Amino acid sequence: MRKAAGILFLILPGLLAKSAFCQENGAAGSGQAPAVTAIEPAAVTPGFSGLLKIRGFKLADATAITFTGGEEVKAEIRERGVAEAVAGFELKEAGESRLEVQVSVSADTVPGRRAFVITTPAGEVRECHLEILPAEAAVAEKEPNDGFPEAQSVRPGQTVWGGIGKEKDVDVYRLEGGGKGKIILEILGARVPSLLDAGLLLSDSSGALMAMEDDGPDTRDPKITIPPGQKGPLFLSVYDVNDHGGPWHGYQLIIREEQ
Ligand SMILES: [Ca+2]
Ligand SMILES: [Ca+2]
Repeated sequence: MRKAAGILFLILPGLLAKSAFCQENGAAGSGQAPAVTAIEPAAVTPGFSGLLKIRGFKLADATAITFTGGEEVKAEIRERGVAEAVAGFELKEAGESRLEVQVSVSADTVPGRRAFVITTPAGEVRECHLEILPAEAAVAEKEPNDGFPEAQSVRPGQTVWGGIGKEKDVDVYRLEGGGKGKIILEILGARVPSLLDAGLLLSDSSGALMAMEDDGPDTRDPKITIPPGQKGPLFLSVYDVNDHGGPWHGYQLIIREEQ
């Protein structure tokens, strides 16, 4: 949702119970209970070993992060503390604290969503997920991709994971048209969660606008459907509707064809 200048999210103190859920940021943002507002990267693949950065409320004293479902994902807190300011956000929206977690995903794990729980002295954060994408379908966003000439080619069946890395950044993707089925382009950003409030623009090869979406019915993540047989190439632009960007603005772009 595009914000009117100076108008912040409606915040209702005391609305959240002591145990908060991991959810779209803004909904989590009372600061009364521990909560997660952003996870970076927005997805990983089997065999991933590296840092998962988590931002939110009351995470600076977290004592543990535990993935459910056995030994396939190992996680250990490496750093915790105060989170840096984010341009365009107040800390009561973006979260004042952060965690850095060393995560190792076994190479033979079955892709899918893995739930994790963060334990803090102020309560638990539940229902957070790390998305493990199948390696053959996962595509990392590649900069520069800010215009049609540099657009990154993608196709149905793929999921791109990337981020709006700076203010006014735009990520442009190129699709060949002509599918037998409709092609659905869906952002998973705010729902990762991430600070991104994504917008999508779909243009034809002449640059003419075909579709524009900001939010879904109950999410800030947009979705566009391309009718069957649409002539290509088509260009999809992903951006933040408030022109924000930075290291906490990750997303997945899911591209699928349906008959
Ligand atoms: Ca870009
Ligand atoms: Ca949006």
